[in-house]
Amino acid sequence: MTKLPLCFMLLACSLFVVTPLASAQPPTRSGYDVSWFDEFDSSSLNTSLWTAANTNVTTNNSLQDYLPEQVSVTGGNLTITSENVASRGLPHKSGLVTSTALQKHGRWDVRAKLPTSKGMWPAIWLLADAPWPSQGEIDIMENRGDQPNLTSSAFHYGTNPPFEHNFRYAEQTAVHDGADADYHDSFHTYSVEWDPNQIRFYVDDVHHWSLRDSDVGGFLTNDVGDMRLIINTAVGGDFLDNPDASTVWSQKLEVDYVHAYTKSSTGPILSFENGGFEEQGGSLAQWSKFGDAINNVSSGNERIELGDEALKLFGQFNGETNYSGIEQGISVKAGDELLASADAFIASIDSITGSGNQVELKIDYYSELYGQFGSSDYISTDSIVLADGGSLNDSWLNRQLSSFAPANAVEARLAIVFTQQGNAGGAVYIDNASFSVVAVPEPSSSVLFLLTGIVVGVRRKRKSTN
Ligand SMILES: [Ca+2]
Ligand SMILES: [Ca+2]
Repeated sequence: MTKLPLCFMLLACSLFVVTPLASAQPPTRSGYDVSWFDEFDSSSLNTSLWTAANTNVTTNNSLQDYLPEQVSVTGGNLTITSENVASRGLPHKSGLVTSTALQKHGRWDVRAKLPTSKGMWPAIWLLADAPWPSQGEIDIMENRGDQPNLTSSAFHYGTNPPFEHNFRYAEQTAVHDGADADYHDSFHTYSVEWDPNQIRFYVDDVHHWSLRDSDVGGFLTNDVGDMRLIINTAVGGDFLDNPDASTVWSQKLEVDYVHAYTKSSTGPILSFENGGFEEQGGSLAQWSKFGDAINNVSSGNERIELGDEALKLFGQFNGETNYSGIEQGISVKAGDELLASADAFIASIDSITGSGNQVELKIDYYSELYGQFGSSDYISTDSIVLADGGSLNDSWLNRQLSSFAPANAVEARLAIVFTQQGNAGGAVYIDNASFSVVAVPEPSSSVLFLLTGIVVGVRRKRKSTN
């Protein structure tokens, strides 16, 4: 979102009549404790949790006067309304809320439906109480009103004084059943997990980007501050085109809930989920996507082995050898035996036969949870080919990979990787993936008795030979 004069937002807070919150159950998430949450079940903004901005001081050349009257809570949602009505020297009215809670590290989930049409700039972000950008800014989600199918995430950092601004960002799209996800016409969940040394960004529980301390010169460990959550719709400004005659007024940013967590003392234990790609109505939830440059990593119903959904992979068509796919980690310890399995299907009408393209099933081991491939956290890889140019077409093919976790391993990450050679064509569908530590059966009492008997027998034998 970039900078905003927080002093104005805090000093100019509105006084709403607070009605008691409905007794919503706190959310739960494995490995995390709830720090605060708002289901927006009341009839007004809970001012113990939120401050509504009241300022016509703009940043980024945006065109809105932020007014508390543009923020409402009704029907289970927080609603920020943007209008084509001049106010205090600016052409539009809109709204912005800031959490009263300051927090460093944890997880935030925000389920929201974004405003549409040219000039709308909805944002869900975290900002430190410090001269911008000296303690950082985490943009969980930003969108442009004329781009319904694309959201972005960013990290802003630098010094002040002297003023220096740097940033990193990533864009994401998603395809399901051949159609682009539309972030304007339905609710989607935007999340961030902020650890001391990295920040992970999610849309609908699909991990699409990690920012690491090494990407920002150690800023995450050395400079970043406690942050407040901000939700707003800016109108126009440097990030996008200003509204014009095509813009439809008024517009609403609706937020169903905000869930904020701190990491529990034990932290998360990673477990494998959504191997059939059915979760969350058929998304890649729980998986990390990589190399999805042209929506070449998607879920859908074209070819299915089980359930309603499968994964579809093809290349990025950038003329070079490129890698695309998904990955998901589980917690392990050294010596664990792991078994990975997945089924692949190549349709003869869009085959990779003879092309040099292939899909591999890999297990990458790391000495740190969420470690980086190729860094000192990365230990080793085991892999098999799931499908290649010599594979049978028009049949589901099962492949299994057995592996043992090496010394120092804490995470084993299953990766399904499509390698495209040049612009070679063809797609591969994947379904029914599984990944787990093979259970070592506890010896039953009869087995124990038998073992004891053998040992005793061996000892007796030895004695008898003396
Ligand atoms: Ca709600
Ligand atoms: Ca399936």
